[in-house]
Amino acid sequence: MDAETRTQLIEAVRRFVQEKLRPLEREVAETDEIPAWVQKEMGELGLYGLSIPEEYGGLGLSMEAECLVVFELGQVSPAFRSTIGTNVGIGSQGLVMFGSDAQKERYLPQIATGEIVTSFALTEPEAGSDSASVRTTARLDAAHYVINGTKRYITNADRASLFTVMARTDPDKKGASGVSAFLVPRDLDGIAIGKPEKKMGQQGAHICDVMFENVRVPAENILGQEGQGFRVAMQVLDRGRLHISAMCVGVAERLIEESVAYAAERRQFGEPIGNFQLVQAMLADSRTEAYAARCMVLDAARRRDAGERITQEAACAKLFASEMVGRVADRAVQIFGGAGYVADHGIERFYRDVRIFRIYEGASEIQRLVIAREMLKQPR
Ligand code: COS
Repeated sequence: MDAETRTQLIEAVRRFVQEKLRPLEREVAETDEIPAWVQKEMGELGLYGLSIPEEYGGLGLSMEAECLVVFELGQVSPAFRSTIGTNVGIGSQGLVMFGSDAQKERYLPQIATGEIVTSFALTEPEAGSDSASVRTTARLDAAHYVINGTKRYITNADRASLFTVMARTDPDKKGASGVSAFLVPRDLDGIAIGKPEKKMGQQGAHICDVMFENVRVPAENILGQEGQGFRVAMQVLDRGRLHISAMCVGVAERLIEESVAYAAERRQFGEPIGNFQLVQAMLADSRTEAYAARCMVLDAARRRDAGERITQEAACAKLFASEMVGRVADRAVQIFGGAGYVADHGIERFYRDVRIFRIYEGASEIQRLVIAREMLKQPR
């Protein structure tokens, strides 16, 4: 995409977010649903296909351009981004990176338009941070794999028509090397979806259990080779972690904008609270950290676009950005004071919404582990 079209896209997303999504924040939080017309307009803007190659009907954005778009999507309740999040990230990128031509032709065009919503089914009741220990099995039976097991906290599962499922094909191999990845259409017999969980934040973004009972998946639906599934998942997550980091930056910038406006308007002791140096210090710390995270995200994205392996940089960005937005949200509540704690201003909602950024797509503890392992592997 040329620079001018990219600028126009970012402008269009900015207008859509500010004019159409922002006024809906409270309604979505209360109803726990994103209206159907929003999903439709997101499709018309091309948002489901940001990262899908142009030859398959997507916008084919570079990682840097995707992050610039995500900075805009982060300016509003993060549940909105979740609507398109799996199609852009963890639900499609295994297919983009490891799919055969036939698999890509079959699924990617509809993923790009949002006709197919995708989900990434890795986590299980007993396999969260230790994702190599998945217990879901896929047994080869002639021309099919038969999948059995339960996946947990699967984003968009209730809307999905295509799952990327990580399952153990070799029961004798305990760790990562026994795991394979499969494209599993929702309409196969034996798939049941649980009720959306009641969560601390991000109402409107649904996560559910997914149960597979003797689900017969055509053997050609394997993604990559047998035993490659964990590697597929990790490479999908390297990219996904950067996308989430960009979200953290966007949300932080929104909260800083709100904090500055409130500090200018709210008067105490006869003057705006923004005149007080202790309030100024909070604003300055938030701005500094958000700027640092923005720079990290863009640097890591450019490196990925240049073909570098960014496992370490994505983990650094995810660790810093997710912790940063937690501190920014905490300061925003403090600056708003009592008004930050009551629901009307929406600040407490963001405070709850951002908590998951430190947990999903790899908890902060996992990011630290990944960073240190990479450092010890290739001392710089
Ligand atoms: N890119 C490519 N390959 C990778 C990789 C990456 N980023 N990370 C790991 N691998 C490969 C390793 O090279 C190794 O291959 P070999 O056996 O051929 O050497 C294999 O995968 C296993 O890796 P490792 O030994 O590091 O696996 P561990 O079980 O120790 O797990 C962690 C590593 C903890 C980092 C991993 O399980 C993880 O990221 N957990 C968090 C999962 C997560 O983010 N869950 C969120 C749910 S999805 S929303």
